[in-house]
This record gives sequence, C-alpha cells and structure tokens, in this order.
Amino acid sequence: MAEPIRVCITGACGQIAYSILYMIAKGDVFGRDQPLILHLLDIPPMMGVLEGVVMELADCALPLLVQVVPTADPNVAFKDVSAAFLVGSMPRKEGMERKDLLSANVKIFKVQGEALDKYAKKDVKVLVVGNPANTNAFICSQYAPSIPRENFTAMTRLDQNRAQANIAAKVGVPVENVKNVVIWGNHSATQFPDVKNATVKVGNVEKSVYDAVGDSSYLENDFITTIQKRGAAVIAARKMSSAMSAAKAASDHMHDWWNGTENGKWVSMGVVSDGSYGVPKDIVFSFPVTIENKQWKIVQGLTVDDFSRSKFAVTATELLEEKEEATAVCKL
Ligand code: NAX
Repeated sequence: MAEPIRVCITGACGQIAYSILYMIAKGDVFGRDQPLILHLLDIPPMMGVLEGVVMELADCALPLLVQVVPTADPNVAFKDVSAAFLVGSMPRKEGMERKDLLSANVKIFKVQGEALDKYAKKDVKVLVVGNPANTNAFICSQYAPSIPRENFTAMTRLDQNRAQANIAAKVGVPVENVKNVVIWGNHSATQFPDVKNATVKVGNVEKSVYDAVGDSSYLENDFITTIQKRGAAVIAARKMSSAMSAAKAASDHMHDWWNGTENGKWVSMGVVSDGSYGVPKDIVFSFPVTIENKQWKIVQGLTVDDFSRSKFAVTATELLEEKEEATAVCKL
C-alpha cells in the first residue's frame, strides 16, 4: 500500500462536500490504491454539523480512509496537504448575481492562500470551486507566493460536462461519444462554451459536432445561452445551487490533474493566462488543457474565429473587472 496523502476539503458541511467526500474517500479521484487522510474545514458555528459528517464517513467503512481531521482552523486544515478542494464559501441564492458574492467570498480566499503558503506542500494542487471561482483562485495564488501559480486552478468542468451532455442529447449518443468541447473564460454567464473543435462519434464514425448537429444557428445561440444559464436553471428548479453535478465535476477535474488526460482529449480548467489566444495575461481564464505528470498545458493551435474572439473579449473583460474589485477588497 502507498503512503497516505493528505487532502483538504473546505466547506465540508456544505451540500457539494456531502457528495464529493464520498467520491474522494472511495478512491474515485486519487486512485483505488491511494490511502487518504482527509482534512475537513468549515467555520466555527458548523463544528457540530461537521461531527456528524465525520461520523458518516466512519460509517461508510471505506478501506482507503486512514484518518479524518475536522477543524475550523485553516492552518490545521492545510498542514502538509497534497491537494485541496476549496469549496467553502457563500453560495449564490436565487436572483443573486455573482458580483454580489465577490466581496464576501474573496476575503476567504486571501486567508486560505496565506495558510496554504505557510502550511501546505509546495506542490499542492488547489482546485477552487467556491464562487467567483476564477477570481478566488487568482486571489488565493497571489497570497501564496511560495507555491507555483500553475498549482491554482478554478473549476469550469461542470460547464464542460453540461455542454458535453447537451450535445450528446441533441445528437442522441452516449455522453462519452462527445469530446473536446471547450469552456473559455469565466465560470459565469459570460463563459463561452465552444464546440468548433469538438467531435462526436455517431455509430462508428467520428464527425465534427457542427456536422452531427447540422444546425449552426443552435450551436451559436441557444446552445451557448443554455449552458451559460444552466446553473441559474438548476437553482430555479431546485431552490438550491448545483451540488451532485458540481461534486462530480470537481472529482473529474482533480482526477485528470492527478492522473493526466487521455491521448487526443482535452479538458477545460480555469488557469492563469499566459496570453494564449490573445487573452489578457494574469487572470484565471478557462482554457482547454492537456495534462501529463500532473502539469497542465494549454492546447495551442485551435480554430478561433472572429465570433470566438468577440466572446473571449466579453468574458475576459468581466474577469479583469472582478480582479480589480477583488484586489481592492483584499487591500481594505
Ligand atoms: P453550501 O452553502 O451548501 O456550503 C458551503 C459551506 O462552506 C458551508 O458549510 C459553510 O459553512 C462553509 N464555509 C463558509 N465559509 C467558509 C470558510 N471561510 N471556510 C470554510 N468553510 C466555509 O454551498 P455549496 O452548495 O456546497 O457550494 C459551495 C460553493 O460552490 C459556492 O460558492 C457555490 O457558488 C459554488 N459553486 C461553484 C460551481 C462551479 O462550477 N465552480 C458550481 C456549483 C456551485 O454553485
């Protein structure tokens, strides 16, 4: 058996955590032969609830789960961790825009960045789920200067999974037949779900999504807005934000970061922009990436036309504004 690794999940009493803890603890993310010590962080008023979560984890009788460390102290939560899922924050309520959340949530990620910097392993992989995820990831990395910026990523995998499922349903094929859908930009209503380079297997034939769907007007209008507004549609129906699907997406994201992407496939992750595709540098922007040896690389050379560039501009502008606001909030 391998040595156990320490993995932190923040917002451990929340609804996303309630799904993802089981996925992680049974080996979906780090492998079926990787023992785990889970560090669970939540805020002090939730410590009673957290006890219940710890009891349930014990009652799952999972062979990989060596130890659980429940805490309200970020310094304990991040001590020697190899991976961190930063889920904890205030969730968006019906009718609330993401911008309203920014000032409340960004401060949490400043504190957690500082704690990661001091206590986590220097090669820790940090996945930010809590919204505004891209900007929170940026702020977190700013306050953890001893950890490479590449180690801070934001989740847009739920948007990718939504887009992939939408195309699969439209064409009438299983979801795994659709590949290389890309989410560009912010995890918000300005994101650009893009199928220009995506393919779908129909029978035994691999086709472009454009050919298989045969309706470019759908792909450039309703498809995009449906994915952009899917989170709001789930909230309207469920009266709570996406949780099971968000947990699955976080699990997929970290799984691929840890284990690598399959040959010929790419996945979308919010990563610090290096200026690829004309996107402004130094914002956490979702790009298509491939992953090898736990290092992601932005996929280069994809078809990007004027339509795509206009979409990039909108989402990049929003991220630049968020970054400015967040930086101002952190300096107060
Ligand atoms: P919940 O309200 O169910 O849980 C949040 C938990 O975080 C609570 O237990 C709360 O006490 C805890 N928390 C608050 N401040 C904390 C802090 N400083 N340290 C540690 N824990 C803290 O929310 P949930 O539905 O689990 O959603 C969590 C976050 O994910 C929200 O910000 C939500 O907007 C975001 N989402 C992000 C998605 C993405 O694709 N990036 C999709 C799903 C989700 O909307």
